[in-house]
Amino acid sequence: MGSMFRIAAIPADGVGAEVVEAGRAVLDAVTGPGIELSWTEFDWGCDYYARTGRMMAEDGLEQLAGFDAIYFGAVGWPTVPDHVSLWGLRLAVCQGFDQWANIRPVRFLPGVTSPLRKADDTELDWIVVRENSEGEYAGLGGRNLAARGRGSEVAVQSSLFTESGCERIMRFAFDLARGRERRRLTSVTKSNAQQYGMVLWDEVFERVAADYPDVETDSCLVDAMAARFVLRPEDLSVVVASNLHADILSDLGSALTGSLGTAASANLNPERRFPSMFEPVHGSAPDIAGQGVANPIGAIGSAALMLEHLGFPDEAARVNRAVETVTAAGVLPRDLGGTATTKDVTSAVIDALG
Ligand code: GGG
Repeated sequence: MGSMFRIAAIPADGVGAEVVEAGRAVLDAVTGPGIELSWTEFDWGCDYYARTGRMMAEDGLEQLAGFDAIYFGAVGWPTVPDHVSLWGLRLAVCQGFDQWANIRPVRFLPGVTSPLRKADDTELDWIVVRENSEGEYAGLGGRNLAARGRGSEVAVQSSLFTESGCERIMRFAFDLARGRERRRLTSVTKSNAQQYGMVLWDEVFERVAADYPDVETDSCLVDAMAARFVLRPEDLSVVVASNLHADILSDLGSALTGSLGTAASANLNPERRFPSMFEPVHGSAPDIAGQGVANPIGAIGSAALMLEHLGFPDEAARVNRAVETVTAAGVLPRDLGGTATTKDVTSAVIDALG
């Protein structure tokens, strides 16, 4: 008897529907009688908001709680303010299910060049670990709306860094670094300028590092790290950073690999008390939505991360190898300089699964 997993699909907005369809097709092709995925699709997102005034059902988290994983597309559409759509759906799920670790591999694919990188970059790969529950995304602050329209309004947006939140993401990142060929963890802050939360981060990093003498460490300010990603990424292996810094750095990393469209991610609740969520890093791309030209590689890579999480590393590796075969053969979507449609790339990946 095989294993059965209940997966919630939330395509949400824009190209989300196209890339989730692509990822599901690859997952259905790579799984078989031994691993059965039972899908339930949710129509939440900005269209749902237009109908109901909410980005997801009021009892959305309860509806999702019994699933083994969530496969997500992208959130955001010009009809809804971005902070409303993001907090109403993606962040509601991440925070509601305590998905405190977000991993975002930076992966160079054969056959894909970027103006900033060299031909032999497929030797490079590193993982950005994003603290996904607090920091700059704690949602703390306010505005004195009484002053609105008078030119004197004030807004405060606070970051929250807790010792326990810092420690758990660092231990997670150290464990990840320990399992890699290059055992190195680089911590990123802006602790020279942000003298409270980020100094606490640095202190916790130093304390936790003492428990991992086999992992090399270094610390880097986020501005210097942005330059290092571009100019000298060779010695990176795992990079741990706060919610905002890691979000920005992982976008930069994926742009270096050719396009944001190739970047995969996993929002994990490592304790497995709640379902984890897998999604491409890219957003809903309203400029190309519905045209069938979205790059599905980030969504397919996220499907591979989901397989790994469910306990199927061999199937995940098959998916990643198939993507490499396809890009090496020059079957590239528009954002990577090719002419292949979303469906062309997806079919080619399925064929390459072997
Ligand atoms: N699939 C990822 C996605 O939809 N991202 C939308 C977005 O704006 N995210 C901002 C963030 O996660 O910080």
